[in-house]
Amino acid sequence: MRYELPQEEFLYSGHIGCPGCGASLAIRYALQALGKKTMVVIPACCWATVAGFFPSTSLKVPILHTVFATAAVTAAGVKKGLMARGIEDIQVMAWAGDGGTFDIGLQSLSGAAERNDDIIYVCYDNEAYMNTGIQRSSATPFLSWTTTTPSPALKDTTKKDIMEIMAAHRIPYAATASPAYPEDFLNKMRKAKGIRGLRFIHILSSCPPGWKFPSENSLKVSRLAVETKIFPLYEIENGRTYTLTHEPKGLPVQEYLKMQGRFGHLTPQQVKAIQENVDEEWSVLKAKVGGWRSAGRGVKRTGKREESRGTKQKEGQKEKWA
Ligand SMILES: Cc1ncc(C[n+]2csc(CCOP(=O)(O)OP(=O)(O)O)c2C)c(N)n1
Ligand code: SF4
Ligand SMILES: [Mg+2]
Repeated sequence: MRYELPQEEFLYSGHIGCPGCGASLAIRYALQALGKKTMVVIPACCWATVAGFFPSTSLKVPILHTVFATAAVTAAGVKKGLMARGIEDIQVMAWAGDGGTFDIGLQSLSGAAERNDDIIYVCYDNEAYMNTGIQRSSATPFLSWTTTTPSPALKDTTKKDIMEIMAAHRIPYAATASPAYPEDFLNKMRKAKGIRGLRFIHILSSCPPGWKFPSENSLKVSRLAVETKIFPLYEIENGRTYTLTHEPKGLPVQEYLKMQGRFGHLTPQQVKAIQENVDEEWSVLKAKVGGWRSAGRGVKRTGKREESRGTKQKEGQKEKWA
């Protein structure tokens, strides 16, 4: 079945993102799902430049630029300010890279998550500090090349599991998404829009110059990340209920790795080690999905801890700001 994208666009053509930039396609979809009543908060990252410098802009919604470490708290402050003025129907979306999320902005994000601030936080993860020249971040994958992990001194630790960190905060909604699966992507953004509290979306954003592949392969690379189980598509509600939203084909990781120059140095033994890591992470995730479903707790849950923080927040806010 053919999937029809919404007609309304909030991203102007002619922006300065590289051809094939996964993050630029992702923000296009995100804003199509959220609509015009959205404000975007952007810390230092590639997209701070792609969004444009005042008075130029590439987005048709308001943008607030903020410093590298503070995307979440700035967005939360904007939302509180709107609420204080009685404006309740505007979504505030933080749009940050992996460096600004997994690393330097993590304390700000953790604080906002613990307070269950009413924002949508999107991390477009291109797996390195791209805007400043492809430096390693804690989102960079195991054995990847970057300019600060040159061969043979490759990244020797695995990628930080940001989804589990967010789940541990018991936020109402966290999801992974890919621009190669637009229907799944838009569904998740729309679902996030309907929830109150902190909603976290983790997008794997293909980056042709940083990952070293031709720009026309961007969606193919993104798709292979999902189909090799390197980047599964799933959601976590209230930090407890795991749902897979796409059953991956389980292709060998080599299919994904061989398309990218950042993995061009890998030996067969290193590819095997990556495959083993991916298989292990997949079985851990599958156990969580199966565990919560088979226990029947994904649908109806009781007890203070297991109440939806999203609903609680909505009621609390109404009382507080009415
Ligand atoms: C406190 C601080 N340190 C360093 C920088 C320089 N800087 C600007 S963007 C950037 C990289 C951002 O990486 P990431 O968040 O992954 O976004 P990407 O560039 O990959 O889109 C850095 C290091 C800065 N602006 N502020
Ligand atoms: S460097 Fe990568 S993330 Fe940055 S604009 Fe280019 S493709 Fe997009
Ligand atoms: Mg990055």
